[in-house]
Amino acid sequence: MSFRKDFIWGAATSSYQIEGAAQEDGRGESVWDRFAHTPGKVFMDHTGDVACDHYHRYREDVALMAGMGIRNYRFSIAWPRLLPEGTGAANEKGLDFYDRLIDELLAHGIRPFATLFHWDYPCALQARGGWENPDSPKWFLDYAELIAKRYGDRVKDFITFNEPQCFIGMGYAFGVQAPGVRLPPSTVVPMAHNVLLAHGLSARMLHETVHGARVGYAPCADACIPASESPADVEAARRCYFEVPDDPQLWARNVSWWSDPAMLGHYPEQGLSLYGQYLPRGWEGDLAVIHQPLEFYAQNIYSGHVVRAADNARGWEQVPPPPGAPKTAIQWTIAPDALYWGPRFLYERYKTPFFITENGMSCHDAVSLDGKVHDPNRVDYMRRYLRAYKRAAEDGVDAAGYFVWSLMDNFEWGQGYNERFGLIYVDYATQKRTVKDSAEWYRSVIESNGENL
Ligand code: IFM
Repeated sequence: MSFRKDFIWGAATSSYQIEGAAQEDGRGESVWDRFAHTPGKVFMDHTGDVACDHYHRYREDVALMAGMGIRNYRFSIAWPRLLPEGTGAANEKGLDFYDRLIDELLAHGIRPFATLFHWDYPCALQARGGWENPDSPKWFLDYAELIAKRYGDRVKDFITFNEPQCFIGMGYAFGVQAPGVRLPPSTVVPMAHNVLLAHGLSARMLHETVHGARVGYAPCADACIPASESPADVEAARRCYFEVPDDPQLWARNVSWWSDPAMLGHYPEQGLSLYGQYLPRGWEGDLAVIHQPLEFYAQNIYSGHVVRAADNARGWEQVPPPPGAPKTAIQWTIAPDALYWGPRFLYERYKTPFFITENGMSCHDAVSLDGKVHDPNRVDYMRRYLRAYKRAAEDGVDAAGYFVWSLMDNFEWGQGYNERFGLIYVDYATQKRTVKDSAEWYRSVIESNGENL
C-alpha cells in the first residue's frame, strides 16, 4: 500500500510572503504592510516590501518549480492587489499579474491551487471595522466572486482561508500578528463567526460559478499524539485535539471551533458552553450556509505534543517533551507522528478527502563553498513526517495531497527573514535563487509517489 495514484504532491507560498512590489501597480495597503512598518513588531523591522520579488520574477520561479518536478502549486491572491479599497473598483494591473502567473503555471504543466485569503487583509476594510463589521462576509464574497469570474476558466482548485486560528487568534486575541490587538472573546467570537460565514458564502459561490470547482479549507493546529496506542491514551489525545481552550487570549487556537461548523454544520458543544454567549444574533441560521460540501478538507501541521489519559476533569494531560527534544530553527518541536494522528483524527471526524496544505521545516540554511545549499535536516524532517502520513493513508485516511511549506524562503511574518522554510534558497540582497538539496530529494519522492520514503 502507498499513497493513492492521483496523490497531489505540491509546494506552497503566500502573496505577502513572496511577492514584494508592495507599492506597485495600484496595490492597496494591507494590515501586514502597516504592521511590518510599525517599529518593533517584526524581527529587525523587516517588511514584505520586496520579499522574494516574485511579482517581477514569477517566470523564473515557475521555471525553477517545473525543473524541480513540482506539478501542483498552492499560492495565495493578495486581496488589496485586486481591490485596493477592499471593495468596489478592481485594479486591472493586479488582476493581470495573476492572469500571467496562472498562464505561466499552466504552460509549465503546473496545476494552480489558489488560496483566496492568506492574511493580507486590506487596510481600507480594517478601517471600516474589518471582520467585526457584519458586512465583512459579503465583502469577502464579492472579492471571491471577482476571482472566480476572472480565473475560474483556468483555476479549478480553491482554498478559502488559510489558518484562521492565526489571522484571527494571533491577530486580534493574542495580538502578536497583524493587526496586533488584544480583544476579548466577546469581540473576537463574532469576528470568527463572520470568517466562517465568509467561507461558506464563497464556497457556495465557487461551486455555482466555476465549472468543475474543487473547494477546500485550510485551518491549522499542532496535533495531539497519544502517549501510547492504548485506547485510553488515544481517546485522551482525541479529546485534547478537539477541545476549545478556556483562555481569553488563546481560545482561538483550536481545531473544532473552526472546523465543526464548516464540516459538520454545528459548533462544538464544549466550545459553545464557553463562548456561545458571544455569537452574533441569528448565528444558528448561518450554519446552513457555513456548512457547504467541500471536495477536500485540509490542515497545516508542523508539530504536535504528546498527551496521555489522566484522572482529572478533562480526562487528559500533556506529557512534557524530554530535555533536549529535537526542534526546528523556529523552535517548534519535531514530532513526525503529528502527521499520523492529526490526519487520522481529522479524517475520522470530518470524513472528507484530506490534504496537508502546509508542512515543512525552518532551518538556518547557508550557501556552502561548493555553491550549493545542503539541508539534510529538512530532508530528514520531511521523510519522517511523510512516512507518518503514509502510515495514516495505509490505515484508512483518504490522504489526497501534501504541499510542502514552502517553495522558497520568504518573509516569515513576525520572524521576518530570520527563518528559512524553502526548498529554494533566496539571497535577499541579490534575489539569487539556489535550489536546495531537499528539493532534489523531494523530486524523487514525487517521482516514486512516496515509495522511496
Ligand atoms: O509561513 C507560515 C505560513 O504563512 C502559515 N503557516 C505557517 C508557516 C510557517 O510559520
